[in-house]
Amino acid sequence: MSESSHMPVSQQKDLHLITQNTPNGKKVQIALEEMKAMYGLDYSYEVIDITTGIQKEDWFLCLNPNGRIPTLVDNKVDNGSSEPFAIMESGAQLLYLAKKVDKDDAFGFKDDLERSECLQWIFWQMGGQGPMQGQSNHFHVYAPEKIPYAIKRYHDELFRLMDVMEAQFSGRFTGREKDYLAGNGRGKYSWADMAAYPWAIIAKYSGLTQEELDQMPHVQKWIERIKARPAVQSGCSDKYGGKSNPEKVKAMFAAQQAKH
Ligand SMILES: N[C@@H](CCC(=O)N[C@@H](CS)C(=O)NCC(=O)O)C(=O)O
Repeated sequence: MSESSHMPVSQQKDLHLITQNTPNGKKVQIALEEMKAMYGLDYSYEVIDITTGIQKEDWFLCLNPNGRIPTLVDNKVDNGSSEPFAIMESGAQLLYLAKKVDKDDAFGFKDDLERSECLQWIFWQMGGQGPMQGQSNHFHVYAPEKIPYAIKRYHDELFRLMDVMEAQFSGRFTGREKDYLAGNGRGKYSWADMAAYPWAIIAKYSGLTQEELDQMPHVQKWIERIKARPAVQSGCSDKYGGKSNPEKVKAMFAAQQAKH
């Protein structure tokens, strides 16, 4: 297989991110920007174009066996080894940054129960919101044939998952309104919000109607609250690449389909 040129990871900053400006990429872009704003973290990044299939090349698979962005590389591991350490899966990357950089738990929790709540929402995001909304996106926007059963199934699941957040923020079942997903009282902006936000902002693109979104006023307010953060704006900005071209994404899925 021919290999595209890419930045040699071991020659980059201590923390190096390989990414593209997609919802999963944005989670870690936001996290690194927050770490920079809070702790002065210096990191490097490379934007790749997944529509070219570069994420299935050997050099990338060596870092991330799952062949998907984002990939985080730590060139200065805490045990003193000179080997770069690569981390796949955006949720694991957030938790790695939490341990390595956020020593004061500015975005995490010292209390075990609050910490558990934060982890619950990260797992919910990684196992539910991300994959299910990804499928809704796929069948709503990218699939070459419109399959009503698949479109409805994933649309309904996306609506349900967004409504899970609406219930959490509105206190529908607990009687306690919250500003953020995890934490006592009204909650605290945390790793869980960084994980869920980049997907929540594209719910309309993924298939929800404006009428459906209007039924979730607390989610909308939470989105506005997070969008106001400078680190979130930088983490979602064009410095991590512009919007992907839907036609090229469709072609990528078609090529992946043809291989199997
Ligand atoms: N669970 C993974 C999902 C990563 C993922 O699906 N990344 C997409 C972009 S958002 C990707 O790289 N797609 C390219 C491909 O499917 O080959 C994570 O959270 O890191």
